[in-house]
Amino acid sequence: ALLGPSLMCADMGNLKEEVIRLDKAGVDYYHFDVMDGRFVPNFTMGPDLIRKLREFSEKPFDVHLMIEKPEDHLDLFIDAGADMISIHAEATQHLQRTLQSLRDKGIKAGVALNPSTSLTEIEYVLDVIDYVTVMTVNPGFAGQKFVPLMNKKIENLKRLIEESGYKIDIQVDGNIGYRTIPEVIENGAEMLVLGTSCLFGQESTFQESIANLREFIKNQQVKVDAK
Ligand code: S6P
Ligand code: MG
Repeated sequence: ALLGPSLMCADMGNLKEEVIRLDKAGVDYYHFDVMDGRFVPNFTMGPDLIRKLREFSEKPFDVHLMIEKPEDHLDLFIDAGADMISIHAEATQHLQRTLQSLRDKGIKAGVALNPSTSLTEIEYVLDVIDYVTVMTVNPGFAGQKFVPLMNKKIENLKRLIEESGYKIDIQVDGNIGYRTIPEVIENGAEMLVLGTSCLFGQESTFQESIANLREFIKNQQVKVDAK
């Protein structure tokens, strides 16, 4: 599994140092939450911040756009240094076109789905996506509770992807930690967004937290493979 810290959960006053520390701790990618106060009732990071942090890491930048009409703003984030961008199916009337345009620009294209959004939304765009972000909480805030039926959704999504034959990763976002990781891994999640549930605001250093998580996930994977 790939580990991607959600930087909205980092110490905002020391973001540069946080990124440098996380890089040393060996995270796999960075998850940037972008909110517009309309699609979700909150505001977070923007393109200038992403561009600035780009100077301190070579790892992939995954931008999660929780904004209305993402198609109008893609270039801002691409120019800022995004490697992969996920847009919400609920936020655009033109999902296929927007995903295709990300692909055309050499960006990995992702679809994010709110907890209540059905998998049928992505049935006819499977050929233009690289990953699906399953929101395991309602987007807008860190520190929320995992929505229980999302395990079923991840399982069904995995099946849908396998049947389609396309290579698509499943990212899970929201309350990912020791209590929720076993089941999401078993159901087929490959990219884990790490927030306050297991990485930020903990007693241990990033180095220790990431090492412990990797060990835990490895053991989990062994159990899944043995099944
Ligand atoms: C939520 C956002 C997420 C959170 C992350 C927080 O709207 O998309 O990326 O930042 O899920 O993690 P946690 O462990 O605090 O729920
Ligand atoms: Mg997110």
